[in-house]
Amino acid sequence: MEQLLNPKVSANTVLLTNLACRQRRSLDGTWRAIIDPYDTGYVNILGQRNKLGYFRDLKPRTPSDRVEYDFDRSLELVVPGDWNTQDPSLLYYEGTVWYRTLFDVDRAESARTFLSFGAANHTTRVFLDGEELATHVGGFGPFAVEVTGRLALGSHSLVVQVNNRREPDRIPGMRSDWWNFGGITRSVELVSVPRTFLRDAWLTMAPDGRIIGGATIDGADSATLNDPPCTVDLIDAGITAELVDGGVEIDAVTASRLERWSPGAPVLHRIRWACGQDVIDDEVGFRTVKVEGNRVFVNDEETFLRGISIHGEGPSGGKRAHGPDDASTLLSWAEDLGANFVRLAHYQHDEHMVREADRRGLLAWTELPVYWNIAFGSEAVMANAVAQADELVIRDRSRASVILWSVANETLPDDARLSFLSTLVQRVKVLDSTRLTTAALLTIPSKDPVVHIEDPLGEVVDVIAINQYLGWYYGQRLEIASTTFSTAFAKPIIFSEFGAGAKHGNHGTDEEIWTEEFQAAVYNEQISMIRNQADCVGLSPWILKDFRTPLRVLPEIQDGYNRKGLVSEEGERKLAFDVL
Ligand code: GCB
Repeated sequence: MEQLLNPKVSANTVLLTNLACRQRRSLDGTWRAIIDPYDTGYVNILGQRNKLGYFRDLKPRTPSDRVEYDFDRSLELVVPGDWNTQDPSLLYYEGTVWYRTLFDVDRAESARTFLSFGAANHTTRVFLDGEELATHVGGFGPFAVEVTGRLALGSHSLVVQVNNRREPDRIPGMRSDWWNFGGITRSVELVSVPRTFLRDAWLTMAPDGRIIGGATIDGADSATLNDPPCTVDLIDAGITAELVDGGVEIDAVTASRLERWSPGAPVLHRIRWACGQDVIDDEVGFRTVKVEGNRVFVNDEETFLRGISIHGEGPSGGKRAHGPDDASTLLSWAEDLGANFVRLAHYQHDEHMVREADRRGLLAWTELPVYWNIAFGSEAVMANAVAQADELVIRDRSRASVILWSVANETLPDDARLSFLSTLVQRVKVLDSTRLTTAALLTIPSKDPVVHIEDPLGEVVDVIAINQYLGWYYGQRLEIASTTFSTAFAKPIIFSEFGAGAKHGNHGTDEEIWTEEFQAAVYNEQISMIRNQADCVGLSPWILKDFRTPLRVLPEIQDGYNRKGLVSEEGERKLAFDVL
Protein backbone atom coordinates (compact mmCIF):
# COMPACT_ATOMS: atom_id res chain seq x y z
CA MET A 1 0.00 0.00 0.00
CA GLU A 2 2.81 2.41 1.03
CA GLN A 3 4.55 1.76 -2.29
CA LEU A 4 1.29 2.33 -4.19
CA LEU A 5 0.80 5.71 -2.55
CA ASN A 6 4.42 6.83 -2.28
CA PRO A 7 6.46 5.27 -5.09
CA LYS A 8 10.16 5.87 -4.56
CA VAL A 9 11.54 5.73 -8.06
CA SER A 10 10.50 6.72 -11.54
CA ALA A 11 9.55 3.93 -13.94
CA ASN A 12 9.26 3.88 -17.74
CA THR A 13 10.18 7.52 -18.17
CA VAL A 14 12.93 8.93 -20.38
CA LEU A 15 14.71 12.22 -20.38
CA LEU A 16 14.29 14.08 -23.67
CA THR A 17 16.19 17.29 -24.22
CA ASN A 18 16.20 19.98 -26.93
CA LEU A 19 12.40 19.91 -26.94
CA ALA A 20 12.21 23.53 -28.05
CA CYS A 21 13.91 22.43 -31.27
CA ARG A 22 11.58 19.51 -32.06
CA GLN A 23 8.22 18.92 -33.71
CA ARG A 24 5.66 19.23 -30.93
CA ARG A 25 1.94 19.33 -30.34
CA SER A 26 0.83 21.12 -27.21
CA LEU A 27 -1.70 19.48 -24.90
CA ASP A 28 -1.80 22.56 -22.67
CA GLY A 29 -5.20 24.07 -21.98
CA THR A 30 -8.16 23.45 -19.72
CA TRP A 31 -8.23 19.91 -18.34
CA ARG A 32 -10.79 18.25 -16.09
CA ALA A 33 -9.74 17.39 -12.55
CA ILE A 34 -10.91 15.33 -9.57
CA ILE A 35 -9.61 16.06 -6.05
CA ASP A 36 -8.86 12.76 -4.34
CA PRO A 37 -7.35 13.13 -0.83
CA TYR A 38 -7.82 9.41 -0.04
CA ASP A 39 -6.41 8.15 -3.37
CA THR A 40 -9.67 6.33 -4.07
CA GLY A 41 -9.01 6.66 -7.75
CA TYR A 42 -5.98 4.41 -7.39
CA VAL A 43 -6.41 2.11 -4.36
CA ASN A 44 -9.56 0.27 -3.30
CA ILE A 45 -10.79 -0.06 0.30
CA LEU A 46 -8.48 -3.06 0.81
CA GLY A 47 -5.49 -0.99 -0.21
CA GLN A 48 -5.05 -2.79 -3.52
CA ARG A 49 -4.83 -1.18 -6.92
CA ASN A 50 -8.36 -0.16 -7.89
CA LYS A 51 -9.12 -1.84 -11.20
CA LEU A 52 -11.98 0.58 -11.87
CA GLY A 53 -10.02 3.63 -10.77
CA TYR A 54 -10.33 7.12 -12.16
CA PHE A 55 -7.55 6.42 -14.64
CA ARG A 56 -10.03 4.32 -16.62
CA ASP A 57 -12.04 7.50 -17.35
CA LEU A 58 -15.19 5.36 -17.40
CA LYS A 59 -18.74 6.25 -18.41
CA PRO A 60 -21.83 4.23 -17.47
CA ARG A 61 -22.79 2.10 -20.49
CA THR A 62 -26.25 1.18 -19.22
CA PRO A 63 -28.59 3.05 -16.85
CA SER A 64 -27.75 0.54 -14.08
CA ASP A 65 -23.97 0.90 -14.44
CA ARG A 66 -22.38 2.32 -11.28
CA VAL A 67 -19.52 4.71 -12.04
CA GLU A 68 -18.89 6.98 -9.06
CA TYR A 69 -17.00 9.75 -10.84
CA ASP A 70 -17.34 11.75 -14.01
CA PHE A 71 -14.49 13.80 -15.38
CA ASP A 72 -16.83 15.60 -17.77
CA ARG A 73 -18.68 17.20 -14.85
CA SER A 74 -15.66 17.78 -12.62
CA LEU A 75 -13.49 20.78 -11.81
CA GLU A 76 -11.59 22.55 -14.61
CA LEU A 77 -7.89 23.29 -14.15
CA VAL A 78 -5.55 25.04 -16.55
CA VAL A 79 -2.39 23.21 -17.55
CA PRO A 80 0.30 24.33 -17.03
CA GLY A 81 -0.31 25.87 -13.66
CA ASP A 82 -0.34 25.12 -9.96
CA TRP A 83 -3.72 23.94 -8.68
CA ASN A 84 -3.45 25.96 -5.47
CA THR A 85 -4.24 29.32 -7.05
CA GLN A 86 -6.96 28.03 -9.37
CA ASP A 87 -9.59 27.06 -6.83
CA PRO A 88 -9.98 28.40 -3.26
CA SER A 89 -10.43 24.87 -1.88
CA LEU A 90 -6.98 23.94 -3.22
CA LEU A 91 -4.89 26.75 -1.75
CA TYR A 92 -3.44 24.60 1.07
CA TYR A 93 -4.25 21.23 -0.49
CA GLU A 94 -1.64 18.48 -0.29
CA GLY A 95 -2.66 15.18 -1.80
CA THR A 96 -3.77 13.70 -5.09
CA VAL A 97 -5.51 15.42 -7.96
CA TRP A 98 -6.46 13.51 -11.12
CA TYR A 99 -6.19 15.44 -14.37
CA ARG A 100 -7.78 14.40 -17.63
CA THR A 101 -7.64 15.72 -21.16
CA LEU A 102 -9.10 14.27 -24.36
CA PHE A 103 -7.28 14.71 -27.64
CA ASP A 104 -7.83 13.60 -31.20
CA VAL A 105 -5.31 12.00 -33.50
CA ASP A 106 -6.25 12.66 -37.11
CA ARG A 107 -3.18 11.57 -38.99
CA ALA A 108 -0.83 8.65 -38.84
CA GLU A 109 1.84 8.91 -36.17
CA SER A 110 5.40 9.84 -36.95
CA ALA A 111 7.96 7.12 -36.38
CA ARG A 112 8.14 7.68 -32.64
CA THR A 113 6.08 9.78 -30.27
CA PHE A 114 6.71 10.79 -26.69
CA LEU A 115 4.45 12.46 -24.19
CA SER A 116 6.56 15.06 -22.47
CA PHE A 117 6.03 16.90 -19.18
CA GLY A 118 8.06 19.98 -18.26
CA ALA A 119 7.32 19.22 -14.58
CA ALA A 120 4.55 18.05 -12.26
CA ASN A 121 4.79 18.31 -8.48
CA HIS A 122 5.58 15.89 -6.95
CA THR A 123 4.81 12.27 -7.86
CA THR A 124 3.06 11.60 -11.13
CA ARG A 125 1.48 8.59 -12.80
CA VAL A 126 0.58 8.71 -16.47
CA PHE A 127 -2.32 6.71 -17.97
CA LEU A 128 -3.26 6.63 -21.64
CA ASP A 129 -6.65 5.19 -22.60
CA GLY A 130 -6.92 3.50 -19.21
CA GLU A 131 -3.50 1.91 -19.22
CA GLU A 132 -0.85 2.85 -16.69
CA LEU A 133 2.33 3.77 -18.56
CA ALA A 134 4.80 5.44 -16.22
CA THR A 135 5.62 6.94 -12.84
CA HIS A 136 7.77 9.98 -12.18
CA VAL A 137 9.13 11.00 -8.79
CA GLY A 138 10.30 14.59 -8.33
CA GLY A 139 8.44 17.87 -8.59
CA PHE A 140 10.61 20.04 -10.82
CA GLY A 141 12.34 17.89 -13.40
CA PRO A 142 11.27 17.13 -16.97
CA PHE A 143 10.26 13.62 -18.05
CA ALA A 144 8.76 11.91 -21.06
CA VAL A 145 6.91 8.69 -21.75
CA GLU A 146 7.11 6.86 -25.05
CA VAL A 147 3.65 6.38 -26.60
CA THR A 148 4.76 5.08 -30.00
CA GLY A 149 2.15 2.66 -31.37
CA ARG A 150 -0.54 3.81 -28.94
CA LEU A 151 -1.95 6.74 -30.89
CA ALA A 152 -4.38 5.19 -33.38
CA LEU A 153 -6.61 7.61 -35.31
CA GLY A 154 -9.46 8.85 -33.12
CA SER A 155 -9.94 10.18 -29.60
CA HIS A 156 -7.68 9.43 -26.66
CA SER A 157 -7.99 9.93 -22.92
CA LEU A 158 -4.90 11.05 -21.07
CA VAL A 159 -5.22 10.84 -17.29
CA VAL A 160 -2.47 12.07 -14.99
CA GLN A 161 -2.42 11.44 -11.26
CA VAL A 162 -0.39 14.09 -9.45
CA ASN A 163 0.37 13.89 -5.75
CA ASN A 164 2.10 16.66 -3.80
CA ARG A 165 1.91 15.13 -0.32
CA ARG A 166 5.01 15.95 1.72
CA GLU A 167 6.81 12.78 2.79
CA PRO A 168 9.99 12.41 4.88
CA ASP A 169 11.58 10.40 2.08
CA ARG A 170 10.97 12.85 -0.74
CA ILE A 171 13.16 15.68 -2.04
CA PRO A 172 12.35 18.23 -0.73
CA GLY A 173 11.24 16.69 2.57
CA MET A 174 8.71 17.79 5.17
CA ARG A 175 9.57 21.48 5.54
CA SER A 176 10.51 24.24 3.16
CA ASP A 177 10.06 27.99 3.14
CA TRP A 178 8.02 28.06 -0.04
CA TRP A 179 4.53 27.06 -1.11
CA ASN A 180 4.07 23.40 -1.96
CA PHE A 181 2.43 24.22 -5.30
CA GLY A 182 0.86 21.02 -6.66
CA GLY A 183 -0.16 20.10 -10.16
CA ILE A 184 1.06 19.88 -13.72
CA THR A 185 3.09 23.04 -13.43
CA ARG A 186 4.82 23.05 -16.82
CA SER A 187 3.75 22.25 -20.37
CA VAL A 188 2.57 18.87 -21.65
CA GLU A 189 3.40 18.06 -25.26
CA LEU A 190 3.41 15.25 -27.77
CA VAL A 191 6.86 15.19 -29.32
CA SER A 192 7.55 13.47 -32.64
CA VAL A 193 10.95 12.10 -33.57
CA PRO A 194 12.30 9.80 -36.27
CA ARG A 195 12.90 6.12 -35.46
CA THR A 196 16.56 6.84 -34.75
CA PHE A 197 17.13 10.11 -32.95
CA LEU A 198 19.53 11.98 -30.68
CA ARG A 199 18.13 11.82 -27.19
CA ASP A 200 20.25 14.26 -25.24
CA ALA A 201 22.53 16.23 -27.55
CA TRP A 202 24.61 18.84 -25.75
CA LEU A 203 27.53 21.17 -26.44
CA THR A 204 29.50 23.41 -24.13
CA MET A 205 32.91 25.01 -23.71
CA ALA A 206 35.46 23.49 -21.35
CA PRO A 207 37.71 25.72 -19.19
CA ASP A 208 40.60 25.15 -21.63
CA GLY A 209 38.63 26.56 -24.58
CA ARG A 210 37.76 23.24 -26.25
CA ILE A 211 34.13 22.69 -27.18
CA ILE A 212 32.92 19.35 -25.89
CA GLY A 213 29.58 17.62 -25.93
CA GLY A 214 27.80 14.46 -26.85
CA ALA A 215 24.54 12.68 -27.54
CA THR A 216 22.91 9.31 -27.13
CA ILE A 217 21.69 7.71 -30.35
CA ASP A 218 18.33 6.18 -29.53
CA GLY A 219 16.76 3.50 -31.70
CA ALA A 220 19.68 2.72 -34.01
CA ASP A 221 20.38 -0.80 -35.18
CA SER A 222 24.00 -1.77 -35.66
CA ALA A 223 23.68 -1.59 -39.45
CA THR A 224 22.72 2.08 -39.50
CA LEU A 225 24.88 3.28 -36.60
CA ASN A 226 27.55 5.65 -37.91
CA ASP A 227 26.42 5.25 -41.49
CA PRO A 228 26.46 8.10 -42.37
CA PRO A 229 28.00 9.58 -39.21
CA CYS A 230 26.05 11.79 -36.80
CA THR A 231 27.43 15.32 -36.72
CA VAL A 232 27.09 18.73 -35.19
CA ASP A 233 27.58 21.85 -37.33
CA LEU A 234 28.52 25.21 -35.88
CA ILE A 235 26.91 26.94 -38.79
CA ASP A 236 28.24 30.50 -38.34
CA ALA A 237 31.86 29.34 -38.14
CA GLY A 238 31.64 26.57 -40.74
CA ILE A 239 32.85 23.95 -38.25
CA THR A 240 31.59 20.35 -38.32
CA ALA A 241 32.37 17.70 -35.72
CA GLU A 242 31.48 14.01 -35.72
CA LEU A 243 29.85 12.16 -32.88
CA VAL A 244 32.26 9.38 -31.91
CA ASP A 245 31.37 6.94 -29.13
CA GLY A 246 28.72 9.34 -27.90
CA GLY A 247 31.07 12.34 -27.68
CA VAL A 248 32.18 15.31 -29.78
CA GLU A 249 35.21 17.53 -29.37
CA ILE A 250 36.43 20.65 -31.15
CA ASP A 251 39.96 21.73 -30.30
CA ALA A 252 40.58 25.09 -28.68
CA VAL A 253 42.28 26.64 -31.73
CA THR A 254 39.33 25.81 -34.00
CA ALA A 255 36.86 26.87 -31.28
CA SER A 256 38.62 30.23 -30.98
CA ARG A 257 37.10 31.15 -34.37
CA LEU A 258 33.79 31.54 -32.56
CA GLU A 259 32.99 34.76 -30.80
CA ARG A 260 32.51 34.08 -27.10
CA TRP A 261 29.26 34.51 -25.16
CA SER A 262 29.75 36.82 -22.21
CA PRO A 263 27.50 38.58 -19.70
CA GLY A 264 27.89 41.88 -21.53
CA ALA A 265 27.64 40.40 -25.03
CA PRO A 266 25.54 37.24 -25.11
CA VAL A 267 26.46 35.94 -28.57
CA LEU A 268 24.55 32.77 -29.48
CA HIS A 269 25.62 30.61 -32.42
CA ARG A 270 23.36 28.58 -34.64
CA ILE A 271 24.16 24.91 -34.34
CA ARG A 272 22.68 21.88 -36.10
CA TRP A 273 22.81 18.29 -34.96
CA ALA A 274 22.16 15.76 -37.71
CA CYS A 275 21.79 12.03 -37.33
CA GLY A 276 20.05 10.19 -40.18
CA GLN A 277 16.62 11.79 -40.42
CA ASP A 278 16.97 13.55 -37.10
CA VAL A 279 17.88 17.23 -37.22
CA ILE A 280 18.05 19.54 -34.19
CA ASP A 281 18.57 23.28 -34.71
CA ASP A 282 19.52 25.21 -31.61
CA GLU A 283 21.34 28.34 -30.46
CA VAL A 284 24.25 27.91 -28.11
CA GLY A 285 26.72 30.31 -26.54
CA PHE A 286 30.31 29.42 -25.69
CA ARG A 287 32.26 30.79 -22.73
CA THR A 288 34.71 29.42 -20.25
CA VAL A 289 34.31 29.48 -16.50
CA LYS A 290 36.86 28.48 -13.89
CA VAL A 291 38.13 29.11 -10.39
CA GLU A 292 41.72 30.11 -9.77
CA GLY A 293 42.67 30.60 -6.14
CA ASN A 294 39.77 32.45 -4.63
CA ARG A 295 38.62 34.12 -7.86
CA VAL A 296 36.10 33.23 -10.55
CA PHE A 297 37.00 33.80 -14.20
CA VAL A 298 34.54 33.95 -17.07
CA ASN A 299 36.36 33.90 -20.42
CA ASP A 300 39.62 34.41 -18.48
CA GLU A 301 38.29 37.65 -17.08
CA GLU A 302 37.95 37.97 -13.33
CA THR A 303 34.21 38.33 -12.80
CA PHE A 304 32.24 39.56 -9.81
CA LEU A 305 28.80 37.95 -9.65
CA ARG A 306 26.37 40.80 -8.98
CA GLY A 307 23.30 38.71 -8.43
CA ILE A 308 19.91 38.20 -6.91
CA SER A 309 18.09 35.06 -5.76
CA ILE A 310 14.84 34.19 -7.52
CA HIS A 311 12.07 31.71 -6.64
CA GLY A 312 10.07 30.00 -9.37
CA GLU A 313 7.01 32.14 -8.67
CA GLY A 314 5.43 34.31 -11.36
CA PRO A 315 5.55 38.12 -11.33
CA SER A 316 1.97 38.46 -10.13
CA GLY A 317 -0.64 36.58 -8.11
CA GLY A 318 1.68 34.33 -6.07
CA LYS A 319 1.56 31.48 -8.60
CA ARG A 320 4.07 28.92 -9.77
CA ALA A 321 5.96 30.51 -12.69
CA HIS A 322 5.99 28.94 -16.13
CA GLY A 323 6.60 29.85 -19.73
CA PRO A 324 8.58 32.50 -21.60
CA ASP A 325 6.62 35.55 -20.36
CA ASP A 326 7.20 34.85 -16.67
CA ALA A 327 10.87 34.16 -17.38
CA SER A 328 11.24 37.35 -19.34
CA THR A 329 9.59 39.56 -16.69
CA LEU A 330 11.50 38.08 -13.75
CA LEU A 331 14.84 38.36 -15.52
CA SER A 332 14.10 41.89 -16.72
CA TRP A 333 13.64 42.88 -13.07
CA ALA A 334 17.02 41.33 -12.29
CA GLU A 335 18.53 43.36 -15.13
CA ASP A 336 16.90 46.53 -13.77
CA LEU A 337 18.80 45.84 -10.55
CA GLY A 338 22.04 45.84 -12.51
CA ALA A 339 22.54 42.12 -12.02
CA ASN A 340 24.83 40.02 -14.18
CA PHE A 341 23.97 36.87 -12.20
CA VAL A 342 20.86 35.10 -10.88
CA ARG A 343 20.53 32.34 -8.33
CA LEU A 344 17.59 30.17 -9.41
CA ALA A 345 16.61 28.87 -5.98
CA HIS A 346 15.70 26.29 -4.53
CA TYR A 347 14.85 23.71 -7.18
CA GLN A 348 15.04 23.18 -10.92
CA HIS A 349 13.37 26.19 -12.59
CA ASP A 350 11.50 26.17 -15.87
CA GLU A 351 13.85 25.69 -18.85
CA HIS A 352 12.62 29.05 -20.19
CA MET A 353 14.55 30.74 -17.38
CA VAL A 354 17.96 29.51 -18.47
CA ARG A 355 17.18 29.95 -22.16
CA GLU A 356 16.11 33.54 -21.45
CA ALA A 357 19.24 34.06 -19.31
CA ASP A 358 21.27 32.85 -22.32
CA ARG A 359 19.61 35.48 -24.51
CA ARG A 360 19.98 38.30 -21.96
CA GLY A 361 23.53 37.51 -20.95
CA LEU A 362 22.83 36.70 -17.31
CA LEU A 363 25.02 34.15 -15.53
CA ALA A 364 23.00 31.59 -13.60
CA TRP A 365 23.23 29.32 -10.56
CA THR A 366 20.81 26.40 -10.74
CA GLU A 367 19.89 24.27 -7.77
CA LEU A 368 18.49 20.94 -6.57
CA PRO A 369 15.75 20.87 -3.89
CA VAL A 370 17.98 19.13 -1.34
CA TYR A 371 16.80 21.57 1.31
CA TRP A 372 16.77 21.49 5.12
CA ASN A 373 15.62 18.08 6.41
CA ILE A 374 16.43 15.34 3.95
CA ALA A 375 16.59 11.60 4.77
CA PHE A 376 20.28 11.44 3.91
CA GLY A 377 20.61 7.87 5.19
CA SER A 378 18.08 6.47 2.71
CA GLU A 379 19.28 4.73 -0.46
CA ALA A 380 15.98 5.48 -2.21
CA VAL A 381 16.35 9.19 -1.44
CA MET A 382 19.94 9.11 -2.74
CA ALA A 383 18.75 7.44 -5.94
CA ASN A 384 16.07 10.07 -6.40
CA ALA A 385 18.56 12.89 -5.78
CA VAL A 386 20.81 11.47 -8.49
CA ALA A 387 17.83 11.18 -10.85
CA GLN A 388 16.88 14.81 -10.17
CA ALA A 389 20.50 15.91 -10.74
CA ASP A 390 20.49 14.06 -14.06
CA GLU A 391 17.30 15.80 -15.13
CA LEU A 392 18.71 19.21 -14.31
CA VAL A 393 22.20 18.83 -15.71
CA ILE A 394 21.26 16.91 -18.84
CA ARG A 395 18.55 19.45 -19.67
CA ASP A 396 20.71 22.55 -19.14
CA ARG A 397 24.32 21.66 -19.90
CA SER A 398 24.24 23.46 -23.27
CA ARG A 399 23.24 26.76 -21.66
CA ALA A 400 26.09 29.26 -21.52
CA SER A 401 24.32 31.18 -18.76
CA VAL A 402 24.62 28.28 -16.33
CA ILE A 403 27.94 28.41 -14.49
CA LEU A 404 27.09 26.89 -11.10
CA TRP A 405 25.31 23.69 -10.14
CA SER A 406 24.20 23.84 -6.52
CA VAL A 407 23.48 20.48 -4.91
CA ALA A 408 21.88 21.63 -1.65
CA ASN A 409 20.69 24.46 0.57
CA GLU A 410 21.22 24.72 4.33
CA THR A 411 21.66 21.12 5.37
CA LEU A 412 23.12 20.27 8.78
CA PRO A 413 26.61 18.76 8.71
CA ASP A 414 26.96 15.07 9.62
CA ASP A 415 28.58 12.02 8.01
CA ALA A 416 25.51 10.74 6.16
CA ARG A 417 24.89 14.18 4.68
CA LEU A 418 28.53 14.63 3.64
CA SER A 419 28.60 11.29 1.89
CA PHE A 420 25.23 11.97 0.20
CA LEU A 421 26.19 15.42 -1.07
CA SER A 422 29.65 14.27 -2.16
CA THR A 423 28.01 11.57 -4.28
CA LEU A 424 25.76 14.20 -5.78
CA VAL A 425 28.68 16.51 -6.61
CA GLN A 426 30.54 13.60 -8.22
CA ARG A 427 27.48 12.74 -10.30
CA VAL A 428 27.14 16.32 -11.50
CA LYS A 429 30.84 16.37 -12.44
CA VAL A 430 30.48 13.16 -14.43
CA LEU A 431 27.63 14.68 -16.43
CA ASP A 432 29.34 18.04 -16.84
CA SER A 433 32.95 18.63 -15.91
CA THR A 434 32.99 22.17 -17.35
CA ARG A 435 31.04 24.12 -14.73
CA LEU A 436 31.47 24.82 -11.03
CA THR A 437 29.72 23.15 -8.12
CA THR A 438 28.46 24.72 -4.94
CA ALA A 439 25.98 24.33 -2.07
CA ALA A 440 24.49 27.06 0.11
CA LEU A 441 25.84 26.56 3.62
CA LEU A 442 24.13 27.46 6.85
CA THR A 443 25.85 30.04 9.04
CA ILE A 444 25.88 29.17 12.70
CA PRO A 445 25.52 32.54 14.50
CA SER A 446 28.41 33.52 16.77
CA LYS A 447 29.29 36.50 18.95
CA ASP A 448 32.72 36.62 17.33
CA PRO A 449 33.13 39.39 14.69
CA VAL A 450 34.90 36.74 12.59
CA VAL A 451 32.51 33.99 11.53
CA HIS A 452 34.33 30.72 10.81
CA ILE A 453 32.87 28.47 8.13
CA GLU A 454 34.06 24.95 8.89
CA ASP A 455 31.48 22.79 7.18
CA PRO A 456 33.47 19.91 5.58
CA LEU A 457 31.28 20.16 2.49
CA GLY A 458 33.49 23.14 1.67
CA GLU A 459 36.24 20.67 0.64
CA VAL A 460 33.95 19.07 -1.91
CA VAL A 461 32.51 22.04 -3.81
CA ASP A 462 34.32 24.58 -6.02
CA VAL A 463 32.69 27.69 -4.59
CA ILE A 464 31.70 28.28 -0.95
CA ALA A 465 28.22 29.77 -0.74
CA ILE A 466 27.19 31.33 2.54
CA ASN A 467 23.65 32.09 3.62
CA GLN A 468 23.75 34.56 6.50
CA TYR A 469 21.08 36.72 8.07
CA LEU A 470 23.13 39.19 10.09
CA GLY A 471 20.90 41.99 11.25
CA TRP A 472 17.77 39.92 10.81
CA TYR A 473 17.74 36.48 12.45
CA TYR A 474 20.86 37.24 14.51
CA GLY A 475 23.43 39.93 15.20
CA GLN A 476 22.92 43.67 15.41
CA ARG A 477 22.57 45.67 12.24
CA LEU A 478 25.34 48.09 13.19
CA GLU A 479 27.76 45.19 13.68
CA ILE A 480 27.28 43.78 10.18
CA ALA A 481 29.85 46.01 8.47
CA SER A 482 32.60 44.98 10.90
CA THR A 483 31.92 41.25 10.58
CA THR A 484 34.17 39.08 8.42
CA PHE A 485 33.86 35.49 7.29
CA SER A 486 36.76 33.09 7.22
CA THR A 487 36.87 29.60 5.79
CA ALA A 488 39.37 26.80 5.92
CA PHE A 489 39.19 26.21 2.17
CA ALA A 490 41.00 29.00 0.25
CA LYS A 491 38.13 29.04 -2.25
CA PRO A 492 35.94 31.85 -3.54
CA ILE A 493 32.96 32.86 -1.43
CA ILE A 494 29.52 33.91 -2.59
CA PHE A 495 27.05 35.42 -0.13
CA SER A 496 24.19 33.38 -1.48
CA GLU A 497 21.60 34.84 0.91
CA PHE A 498 21.16 37.79 3.20
CA GLY A 499 18.28 40.20 3.66
CA ALA A 500 15.47 41.44 5.85
CA GLY A 501 11.69 41.53 5.67
CA ALA A 502 9.71 44.62 4.67
CA LYS A 503 6.15 45.10 3.61
CA HIS A 504 5.92 47.27 0.51
CA GLY A 505 4.46 50.68 1.40
CA ASN A 506 5.20 50.26 5.11
CA HIS A 507 7.35 53.27 6.04
CA GLY A 508 8.97 54.37 9.28
CA THR A 509 12.45 54.74 10.72
CA ASP A 510 15.29 52.36 9.96
CA GLU A 511 14.90 51.05 13.53
CA GLU A 512 11.43 49.69 12.82
CA ILE A 513 11.28 46.13 11.63
CA TRP A 514 9.11 45.37 8.55
CA THR A 515 9.56 48.90 7.16
CA GLU A 516 11.18 49.52 3.78
CA GLU A 517 13.67 51.77 5.61
CA PHE A 518 14.78 48.95 7.92
CA GLN A 519 15.30 46.58 4.99
CA ALA A 520 17.23 49.22 3.03
CA ALA A 521 19.47 49.87 6.05
CA VAL A 522 20.31 46.16 6.37
CA TYR A 523 21.24 46.12 2.67
CA ASN A 524 23.51 49.14 3.13
CA GLU A 525 25.37 47.47 6.01
CA GLN A 526 25.63 44.14 4.21
CA ILE A 527 27.08 45.82 1.13
CA SER A 528 29.70 47.58 3.29
CA MET A 529 30.62 44.23 4.83
CA ILE A 530 30.88 42.53 1.42
CA ARG A 531 33.15 45.27 0.05
CA ASN A 532 35.69 44.39 2.75
CA GLN A 533 35.54 40.63 2.25
CA ALA A 534 38.53 39.98 0.00
CA ASP A 535 37.64 36.45 -1.13
CA CYS A 536 34.04 37.34 -1.96
CA VAL A 537 33.32 36.81 -5.66
CA GLY A 538 29.62 37.50 -5.65
CA LEU A 539 26.28 37.86 -3.96
CA SER A 540 22.69 36.78 -4.50
CA PRO A 541 20.69 38.38 -1.69
CA TRP A 542 17.35 36.99 -0.60
CA ILE A 543 15.28 37.72 -2.69
CA LEU A 544 13.92 39.39 -5.84
CA LYS A 545 10.22 39.11 -5.04
CA ASP A 546 7.99 38.39 -2.04
CA PHE A 547 6.87 34.78 -2.32
CA ARG A 548 4.16 32.61 -0.85
CA THR A 549 5.05 30.37 2.07
CA PRO A 550 3.00 28.75 4.82
CA LEU A 551 5.77 29.58 7.32
CA ARG A 552 4.98 33.31 7.34
CA VAL A 553 1.73 33.97 9.15
CA LEU A 554 2.03 37.42 10.73
CA PRO A 555 -1.30 39.16 9.95
CA GLU A 556 -1.22 42.40 7.97
CA ILE A 557 2.52 42.10 7.36
CA GLN A 558 3.24 38.65 6.00
CA ASP A 559 -0.21 37.15 5.33
CA GLY A 560 1.35 34.01 3.92
CA TYR A 561 4.26 35.72 2.15
CA ASN A 562 7.98 35.86 2.89
CA ARG A 563 8.55 39.64 2.80
CA LYS A 564 12.28 39.67 2.05
CA GLY A 565 11.58 40.55 -1.58
CA LEU A 566 13.04 43.65 -3.17
CA VAL A 567 9.68 43.92 -4.87
CA SER A 568 6.25 42.95 -3.55
CA GLU A 569 4.39 39.92 -4.85
CA GLU A 570 2.89 42.25 -7.47
CA GLY A 571 6.23 43.73 -8.52
CA GLU A 572 6.14 47.04 -6.61
CA ARG A 573 9.67 48.12 -5.76
CA LYS A 574 10.85 48.66 -2.19
CA LEU A 575 13.63 51.07 -1.17
CA ALA A 576 16.23 48.28 -0.94
CA PHE A 577 15.85 47.70 -4.69
CA ASP A 578 17.62 51.00 -5.34
CA VAL A 579 20.21 50.39 -2.62
CA LEU A 580 21.24 47.17 -4.35
C1 GCB B 1 17.03 30.73 4.28
C2 GCB B 1 16.52 29.79 3.26
C3 GCB B 1 15.43 30.40 2.44
C4 GCB B 1 14.46 31.16 3.33
C5 GCB B 1 15.23 32.29 3.97
C6 GCB B 1 14.38 33.10 4.95
O1 GCB B 1 18.08 30.61 4.82
O2 GCB B 1 17.54 29.29 2.44
O3 GCB B 1 14.77 29.38 1.73
O4 GCB B 1 13.35 31.62 2.63
O5 GCB B 1 16.29 31.79 4.69
O6 GCB B 1 13.71 34.02 4.53
O7 GCB B 1 14.40 32.77 6.12
